[in-house]
Amino acid sequence: MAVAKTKPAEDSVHELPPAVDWGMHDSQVPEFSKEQELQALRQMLLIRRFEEKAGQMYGMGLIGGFCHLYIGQEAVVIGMEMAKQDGDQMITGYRDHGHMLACGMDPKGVMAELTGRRGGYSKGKGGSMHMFSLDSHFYGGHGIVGAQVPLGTGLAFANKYRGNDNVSLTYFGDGAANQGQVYESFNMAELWKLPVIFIIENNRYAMGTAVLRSSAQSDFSKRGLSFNIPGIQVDGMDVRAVKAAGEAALAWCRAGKGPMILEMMTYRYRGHSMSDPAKYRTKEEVDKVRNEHDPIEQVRKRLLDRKMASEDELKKVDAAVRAIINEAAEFATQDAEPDPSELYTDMYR
Ligand SMILES: Cc1ncc(C[n+]2csc(CCOP(=O)(O)OP(=O)(O)O)c2C)c(N)n1
Ligand SMILES: [Mg+2]
Repeated sequence: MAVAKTKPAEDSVHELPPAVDWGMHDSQVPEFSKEQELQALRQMLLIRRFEEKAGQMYGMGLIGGFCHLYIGQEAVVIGMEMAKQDGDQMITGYRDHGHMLACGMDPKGVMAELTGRRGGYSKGKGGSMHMFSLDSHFYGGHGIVGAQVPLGTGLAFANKYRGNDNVSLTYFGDGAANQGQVYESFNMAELWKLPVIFIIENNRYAMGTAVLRSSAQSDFSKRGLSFNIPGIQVDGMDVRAVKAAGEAALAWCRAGKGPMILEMMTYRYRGHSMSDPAKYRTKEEVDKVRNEHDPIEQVRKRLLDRKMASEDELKKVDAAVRAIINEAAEFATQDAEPDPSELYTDMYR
């Protein structure tokens, strides 16, 4: 009897999954007003310029340890931010700077944490993967792949227990989606109808492993089917589509119907972390997504094509964002390092 081939052909691994179109068709995506387009542009640019600066500072030796950049994925977190209401919590993995900036954390405090300075969110002792802000309802920053999923489900449990109206936005990657603890969380979330949105950021790779090489079911929106959790596949490069899907999922959760899965089809332009030989994909693949789907360029083009803004106005937005980032970098370079006497304070031992 012939044995079926289960491994994808070597060369197909480098291609984007053929079944994926980029979500909704253009005619179904709700339009943004000029104000919404500009807000999305400003916030996505803030993340991109922050990450570019962090990359430079890492190269200069000002940032040490692990550092995972979010460049390319900005529309996911900003679309969700535009949909959510104050009080909704956010939790994610280690690719977390964008999430922090999106929920209003101070770029100075985030950058200073990266450089290990006193003014950082964890007083310079946590670094890239360990920052939290109760004021902004941000619960980290988790280096253990998938660990944030039960924690995010716990946040939703707390919301239900306290009888408030908040929803937990629990972000994780396509790689994390293969973790066992994710499915234990799905079961409890649906059983107890917890207000949690499982946002799977499918950026096509887990470190150097393509989705098709590691996932038996690569349509992650269907991963909740056996628990009766509905899922939607979303064009995660179009901030308008993300906001619309986010609003639908938030309404579902707030109505007491339990969890929902949003699979965001997205892409990371940079390596997994700062030391990534990138041998697992071609430059052409990266360039194609960047040229045809870039989340920031899409907004910029719409604003110009529809004459909602001039080149000059857009340059001013960029300059204002750069000024904020330069100020954050300056602070993170000048601020003092923690005093050695601080070595054991705020630490679990
Ligand atoms: C439990 C655990 N296993 C393995 C690792 C090593 N590791 C770090 S990131 C990563 C890939 C995760 O990829 P994905 O969930 O797709 O997130 P992305 O990096 O693409 O944002 C792995 C295997 C880890 N940190 N924790
Ligand atoms: Mg991934």
